[in-house]
Amino acid sequence: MMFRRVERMAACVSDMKAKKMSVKSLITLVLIGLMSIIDVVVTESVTRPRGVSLTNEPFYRDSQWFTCLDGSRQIFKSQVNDDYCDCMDSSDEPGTSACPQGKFHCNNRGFKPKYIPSSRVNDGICDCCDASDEYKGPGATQCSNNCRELGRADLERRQQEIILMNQGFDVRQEYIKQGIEKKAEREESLKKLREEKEVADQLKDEKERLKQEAESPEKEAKDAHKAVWDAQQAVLREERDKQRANEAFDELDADRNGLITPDELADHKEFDSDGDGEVSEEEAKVTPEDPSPVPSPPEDVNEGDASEEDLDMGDHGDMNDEDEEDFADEDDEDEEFDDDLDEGELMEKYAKHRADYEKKKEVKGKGEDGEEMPEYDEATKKLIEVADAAREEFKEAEKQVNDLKKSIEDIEKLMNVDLGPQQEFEPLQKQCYEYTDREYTYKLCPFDKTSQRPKAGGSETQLGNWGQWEGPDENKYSKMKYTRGRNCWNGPDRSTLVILRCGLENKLVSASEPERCTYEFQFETPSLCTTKTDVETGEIDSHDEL
Ligand code: MAN
Repeated sequence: MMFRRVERMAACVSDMKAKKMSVKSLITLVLIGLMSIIDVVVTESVTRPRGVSLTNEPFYRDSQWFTCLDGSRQIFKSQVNDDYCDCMDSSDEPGTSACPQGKFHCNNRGFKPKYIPSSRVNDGICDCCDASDEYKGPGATQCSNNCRELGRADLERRQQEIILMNQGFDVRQEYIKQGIEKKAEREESLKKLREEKEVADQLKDEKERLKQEAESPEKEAKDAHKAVWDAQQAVLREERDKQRANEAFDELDADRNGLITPDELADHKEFDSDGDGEVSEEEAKVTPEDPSPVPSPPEDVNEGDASEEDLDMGDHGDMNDEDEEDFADEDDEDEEFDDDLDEGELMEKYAKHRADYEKKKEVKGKGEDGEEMPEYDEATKKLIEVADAAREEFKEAEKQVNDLKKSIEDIEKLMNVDLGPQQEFEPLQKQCYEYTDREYTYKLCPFDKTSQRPKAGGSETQLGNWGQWEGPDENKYSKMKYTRGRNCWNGPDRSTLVILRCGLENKLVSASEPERCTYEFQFETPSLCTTKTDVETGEIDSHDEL
């Protein structure tokens, strides 16, 4: 009988070889076969009590006595599997449900042996594929041995896995090729860009020197032009101030006698410096030579019969249309000049507005009388033209240097990433992969970041930025860590651990959050298919220890 089985196994092995099966499958089959042989040898020469594993069989070999496996007690051999629990560790009832903590061993020949709780023995439910747990009661007739079918299906599944792994291995070889090429390409580009930058740096220095050379005479000429303009403006300003003071004085000096009396000032509360509601004689001591407390009235007001309506600041005096547009917005913010204001308040407000206007006019480069500074003379214009051209050229040279610098930095950044000892992870760089569960779409952009986006809509939450490879020393490239993601409310910064395994395609296969704001992704990639099994010889013919 034993020989018949060995022959059958040999036939099966040669059949597998013919079908180009892998070494793992062969080993599995050989093991299954060997177990069958041993099983046969043991079952046929020694009686193994029901529910006992091959490993434990020697403890049940004595024909007279049995010692509980914990050594606590010795009983008659006949008490083993007598449906009464004698040992504290349940070891005397491996094949019945008598002991509450007992374990029943399914041999499951042709598939995987396993233990089940002995309470499942003869409960009418088939737990062991060889039906050994159901030998009494309804299960005994209902359960049948389907271990061989299961074994075959399992073998096929594993065969399929190996085929995929082999294909993945081929893709990986392609990745390595691409990665190495890309690395060389980047090194070459970097070299070129650095050389170009050196030239560009020199050009920029030269252009800067030329710019400075052109700007120096330009500045001199512009300064000289402005100095003349400033001097003219200073004279104009002085005249204007004098005129304003006189006009303001004239307006207060109602009887034109050259003196402003308290009566004339009584309505001008702005002179009530002590705030007692009266303008005293002392407070009213103002002469044309010392008109400081009197604000300058608007020019328009003095020209002809100015009424309060003329002071409506909707009209900006001598502003041209453009000026009015410029200041229109601010009018909205200004407190309106309403008719109830007395003249003093009106004057005060006008003076303030006027001062603001003058200030803005100054900013706009206009002079006292609203005129623009006169054009530069032809020689200065020429110098400006030359300097403008030099500035433009410098700007261009500077931009070129900055662009090159940026390109160099970008490549350096990419090259600083550890893409595996053979650059096999290179094709993953600059790619993103998504996985959607009930609530979120998770995204992995290898060597960049991980994120999460609610399916119901809403913004993306960063779950981490590329940190480092995090696998154990012997398999460093099996895990990636992404850290410093968006801070978790009342918790840590979000982070993601990505667990990688061999797969025919790059695929994010799952995402979970085992701890609040700590995420775990499972990612399949050919980059990790490091072994190839020779289908002809059944040997592993390539293995990359990462
Ligand atoms: C969001 C998501 C979740 C996370 C909570 C923490 O809802 O990022 O994954 O658990 O914030 O408050």
